[in-house]
This record gives sequence, C-alpha cells and structure tokens, in this order.
Amino acid sequence: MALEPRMRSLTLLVSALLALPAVAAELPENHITNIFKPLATPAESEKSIALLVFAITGFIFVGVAGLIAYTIWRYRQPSGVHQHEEPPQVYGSNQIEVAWTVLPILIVFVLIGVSARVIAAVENASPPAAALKVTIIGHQWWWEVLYPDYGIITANEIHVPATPDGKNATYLQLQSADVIHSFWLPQLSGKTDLIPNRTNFMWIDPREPGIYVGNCAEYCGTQHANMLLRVVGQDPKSFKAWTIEQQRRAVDSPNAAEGGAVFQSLACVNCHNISGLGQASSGSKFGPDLTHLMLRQTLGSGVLKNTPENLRAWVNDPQVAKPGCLMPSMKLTPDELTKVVAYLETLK
Ligand code: HEC
Ligand SMILES: [Cu+2]
Repeated sequence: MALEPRMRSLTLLVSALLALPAVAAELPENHITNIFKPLATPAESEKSIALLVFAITGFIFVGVAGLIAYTIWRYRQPSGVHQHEEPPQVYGSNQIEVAWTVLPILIVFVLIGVSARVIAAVENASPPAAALKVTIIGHQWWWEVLYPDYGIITANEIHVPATPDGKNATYLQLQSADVIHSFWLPQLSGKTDLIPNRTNFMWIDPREPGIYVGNCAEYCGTQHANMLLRVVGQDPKSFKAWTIEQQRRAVDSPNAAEGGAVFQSLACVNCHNISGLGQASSGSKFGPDLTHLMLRQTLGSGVLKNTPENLRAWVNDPQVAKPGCLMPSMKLTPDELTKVVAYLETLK
C-alpha cells in the first residue's frame, strides 16, 4: 500500500527527467545558459577548468565508490552461514596513513594552482584602449545600462559588438544601487557581484552575434528570479547603427506631445527618465530609462515580451506580471492608460 504513492512519484520523477531534453529543445537556438557551450574567452577558460575539476573529482569518486562496491561484494556474508565473529582487524599502518594524507594534499594543491592561474588570467587582463566600456548598475529588480563614451542610458538589454576573432572586447563596470546582485552570463563569463559603494569589473568578448541570456545570481529580494539579463551581440556595423539610434533624443512627433504631457502629469516622471522631455524627467533613475523603450525586446527585465498588449498590461498594473516589483499600480483611467501607452509606443 505504501508502495503505490512512492511508485507514482518515481514515475513522475523519471518522466520529468525524460522531458528535460524536450524542454531544452523548445528554447530558441541561442537562448542557452550552458557553461559547456562557451562563446567568449573568460567562459572558455572557465569551462576547461570545470572539465579538469570534473575529471579529477570524477576519478576520485569512481575509485572510492568502486572500492566500496568491491569490498561489499567481496566480503559479503556467504548465504547460509551465520557467523557473528568479526573478520581479522588491521590496526594502524603508517604507509596507508601517509598515502591518504599526502595524496589529497597534492590533489588540492593542483586544483588551487590551476584555479589561481585561470582566475588571474581572467581578472588581470587589461582593457585595450579601444574596448567598449559599459557600466551596469543593479537595481531591485532590473539592470541599468550606461555607455559613458556614447552618452547612452538603457536597461536590461546590453548591446555589444561580437566578432569571431574575439577582438571586440567589452569591459563592464559593475555597481549596485541598493543590495548585492550578481551578474552572470553563463556563455560569456563567470559570476561577478555588484556591491553597493564599490565598482567591480569583468570583460566579455562574444564570438557570435546573437542573444546571450543570463540572470542575477545573488538572491536580492522577491523578484530576484525575474531579473533577467540579455546581451545582444552584434557585428560591429549593426552595433554602430544601434548606438546612433540610441543617441537620438525622444521623438517629438505631434501626437507624442499630448502623450508626453500625460506622462508628465501622471507622476511617471518621478521614476522614469525620457530624454528630450524636459527638466521634469531628467535624471530620474528609480525606474528604467524609457527614451528608446520600443527598441527593447522585453519589459520588466525579461518577464514580458515587449508587445503592445503586454505594454498596456504592464502600465495598467505591473504587479500582475511582476508581483512585488517597485513600480506601483498607477490606477490610471482607461483613457489615461490609452494615451500614455500610445505615447510610450512612439519611443523608438
Ligand atoms: C515609484 C516609481 C515608479 C513610477 C511612479 C512609475 N514607474 Fe514604471 N517602473 C518603475 C520601476 C522600478 C520599474 C522596473 C520594474 C522591474 O522591472 O522590476 C518600472 C518599469 C516600467 C516599464 C518597463 C520598462 C522596461 O524597460 O522594462 C515601463 C514601460 C514603465 N515602468 C512605465 C511607467 C509609466 C507609463 C508610468 C506612469 C503611469 C510609470 N512607469 C510610473 C518605477 C516606477
Ligand atoms: Cu538578484
């Protein structure tokens, strides 16, 4: 009787495991978060060290587990015999004790040595003068992205050049506006924390154009799991085109004027900056910069695709898609909602 539920959960577990490859296959080609498919130098060195560590620890595991299995089998009690005496015992052996002390110490030193070399190689690489510099500021629960040399401010989606020769490195300065976050793009590099009142660095040199996804890797509050990261690797020409688009100030088309006034009247400006909207909005950094909102693929740090319906739903009540997030439901009337969303849709 007790077996039935156990069997059922076992069947469930097995079918869940079998379904895993299918789930992974559902993801679009470049949406992989797999440290074993590195596409940048730091991630490559980290992969090779991960494989080395797996090999050494795997060897130890097979050796130890094998000896245990062999011993259990070799010294099992023969069937039918009921003896209760202990087998002959061995007390103390200098040779064995030296072996099991020295060997692990050697293994640990090898592991420390290779790790230190890889860490130093990744961390001490100094940026070529031409490297793109990007500042990332972690906020609860989104990423502010600044390009100081271009005067660009955006959020959650980091555009960088990507070339097969890895010659287009991007240096990232990592900061935090509130609590500790951690920046992690498995295919590009290891994790680096973003710590309040401190600047950490990391670099990436993506080899292929495409989207690299990642996530905050340090628990930072309720919506930590929805603090997704996207790096958009682009060939240098498209990257250049992107920077030019981003440097434009918010468009002032005639129908946008009314919407801009709505936006300003609805207190959105207290938290969001839109360049070109005038003093009222400049410098608000509590929420993501919305100047080129429509050029982003997602909303709310990856929780929603950036479609007209989702945008309307988000502005109507962000707490539905991202409960606990720091944008309150603004309780707009349907008319205000329509106007402000129509305005947001002009932000290209
Ligand atoms: C109290 C501050 C605050 C106010 C007021 C506010 N927002 Fe937000 N908004 C935020 C924060 C914080 C986020 C990021 C939420 C997250 O991803 O966790 C956000 C996110 C957004 C996003 C998604 C941006 C992106 O790139 O993901 C849009 C669009 C937006 N707000 C529009 C508005 C509009 C329109 C108004 C006025 C009706 C408004 N907000 C009022 C704080 C605010
Ligand atoms: Cu987090």
